[in-house]
Amino acid sequence: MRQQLDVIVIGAGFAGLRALHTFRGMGLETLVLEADSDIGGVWNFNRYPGARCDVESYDYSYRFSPELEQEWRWSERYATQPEILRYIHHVADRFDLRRDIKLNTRMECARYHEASASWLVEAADGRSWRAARLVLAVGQLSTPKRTTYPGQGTFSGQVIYSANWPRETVDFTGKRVAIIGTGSSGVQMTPVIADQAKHLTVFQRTANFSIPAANAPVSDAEDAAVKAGYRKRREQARNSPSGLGFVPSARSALEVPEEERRETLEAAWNRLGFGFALAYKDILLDERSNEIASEFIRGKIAEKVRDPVIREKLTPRGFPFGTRRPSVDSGYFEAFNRPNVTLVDIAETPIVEITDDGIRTSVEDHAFDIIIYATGFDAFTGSLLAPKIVGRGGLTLEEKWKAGPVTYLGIGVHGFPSMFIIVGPGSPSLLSNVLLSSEEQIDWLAQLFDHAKADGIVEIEATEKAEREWVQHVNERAKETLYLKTPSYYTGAEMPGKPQVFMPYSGGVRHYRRILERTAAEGYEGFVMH
Ligand code: N01
Repeated sequence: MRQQLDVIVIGAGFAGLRALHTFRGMGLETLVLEADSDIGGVWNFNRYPGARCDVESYDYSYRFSPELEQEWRWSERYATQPEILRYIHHVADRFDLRRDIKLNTRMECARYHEASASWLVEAADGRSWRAARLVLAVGQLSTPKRTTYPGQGTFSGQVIYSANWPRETVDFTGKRVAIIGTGSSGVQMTPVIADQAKHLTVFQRTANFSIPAANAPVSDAEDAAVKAGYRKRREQARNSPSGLGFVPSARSALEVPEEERRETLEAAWNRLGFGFALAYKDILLDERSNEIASEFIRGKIAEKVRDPVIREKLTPRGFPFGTRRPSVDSGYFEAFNRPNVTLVDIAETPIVEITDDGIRTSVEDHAFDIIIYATGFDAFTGSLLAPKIVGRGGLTLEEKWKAGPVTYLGIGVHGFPSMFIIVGPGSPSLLSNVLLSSEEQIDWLAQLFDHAKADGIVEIEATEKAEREWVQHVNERAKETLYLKTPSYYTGAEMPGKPQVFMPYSGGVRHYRRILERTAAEGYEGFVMH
C-alpha cells in the first residue's frame, strides 16, 4: 500500500474525471479507481445502436474550461454515444487525466478507520489504498437490472444487454431480433435496429411517453452563436429547474386560451425534446395541466401510428406524463408502421419463459436469433451498494440504507465521515442534467475541501439531524409534484424488493444550488468538522 492520498474518487465517468481535474488542480493528491478497462462510465457501456444523449450537446458538456467549450465542435444537436465518448477521451488527454486513473480496478470494499480518520479502499484483486476522503462518482444508472425469466440460460442465440453492449459491431442483417423493454434505451434502438434486421419484435410492458428529439446537424452559424453566448447559456441552465439551457415558461397551462396553448405545446414538441415538460410551469405539478400535455402527446402518437390496435397499445395511459422518465426519440412510433416490426404487449400476454430458440408468451412462441434486454438499471443506489462500504463503528451503507437511502444534500451520509456522493439520492440527480449537477456538486466540494484545509480539518461528517431534516425536505418537495402518483425508478419500483422511497430531489437545480450556497455561507451547517 502506498502512502495516504488526499482523495480517492471511484468511477472514471463524466463526474469522476471532473472531480480528478478539480481536486488535483487544488493540489490534492487524487487517484481515480475505475472498474472497467476504459474511461467513460455509462457512455463506455451503453454502445447500442441509436444511443445518444437526450440533453442537448451544448448543455451536456463540461463548463469548467472556457477553452474546451470553444475548441470542441459538436456535430449534432443531440450527440451520439460515439461522439460523447470521443469528447470524454479528448478531455482526459487534454487535461492529462489518465496518469491518475487506475483502470481494471473495481472497489470491492471501503472501510473507515476512525483512529487515523481515513478510508481504506480495497480492490477486488487485493490491492489497497488509503485516503483522507472518499468520493463516490459511480453513477445513478450503472448497475444493469437482470431479469429472471424461467429458462433464461437456455436460449441458443445471442443475448445482449443494452447497458453492456458488445464492443464489436453487432450485425443485424437477416436476423430475427427481440427487444425486451421500452424505456429510453429500447426506444432509441428500435428504429435503428428495425432498419437493419430481417424482423424486429418489441416486447412492451408499459407504454411510455416519448418526445421527438428534433435532432439536426449543428451548423457553423449555430455553433458560433452558442459559443459567443456560452456563459449566458450556462447561467440559464444553472438557474433552470432541470439544468437545460433555455428559459422555461413561467405560466400555467390552465391560464392560457386553448388555441394559444396548442401553439405553445406544438412549438415545444417540435424543438425542445425533454424540455417539453417545461412548456408550462405546472405540467409536473398539476394533474389538469399534466393531462393537457399528456393528451397532446397521445394525439401525436395517433398521428404517427397507422394501425389502430398497435396505436392503442403504444399509447401511454394511467399515469401522468413525466412521472416515469419520458423518452426522447428519433422515429420510435413510426417504426411500428414497418412490415418488419411487431409489438408484443406483455402486460396483456406476459413472457412465461425464454426457450432454446426464443421467447414464449402466454399465447405464442416467437423464434429469434438475438434477444436484447433493454430492461434498465438498479437506479440511484445499485452501484453505491454493490461494494461493501463500512463507516463508523462497523456500520455498513447497506444496513444504514435498509429502508431506503438517506443523505444530507444528496452528498454526505451520517456515520460515513469524509465520504461524499456525487449526484447521490436526495440531490436533483436524474431529475436534472446530471452533468451539470455533477459539476455543481464538485465545485461545492472543492470549496468545502479548501475550507477544511485552511482550518486544518481532517474529518467532515453530516449530522444525523441535518440528514433527517434533509430527507424530510426531499419528501415534502416531492409531495408538491405528481411524481409520487406513479411507481417508477424514481420511487424504487424498478427492482423487486427495493424500498419504496422517492429518491431524487424535485425542488429543481436552481433551488438546490441556492441551498448549497447558503450551507457554505453558513460555515457548512449540517456538517461536523474536526
Ligand atoms: O431503462 P428503463 P432504460 N420484463 O428502466 C422494462 C437513461 N438513459 O435503460 O416500465 C419485461 O427506463 C420496463 O418496463 P416497465 C434515462 O435516464 C438515457 O431504457 O417496468 N420488461 C421498461 O420498459 C433512462 O430513463 C439515455 O413496465 C421489463 C424497460 O424495461 C434510463 O437511462 C438513453 C422487465 C426499462 O426501462 C434508463 O433507461 C438511454 C421485465 N422483467 C437511457 N424489467 C440518454 O439519452 C424491466 N422491463 C441520455
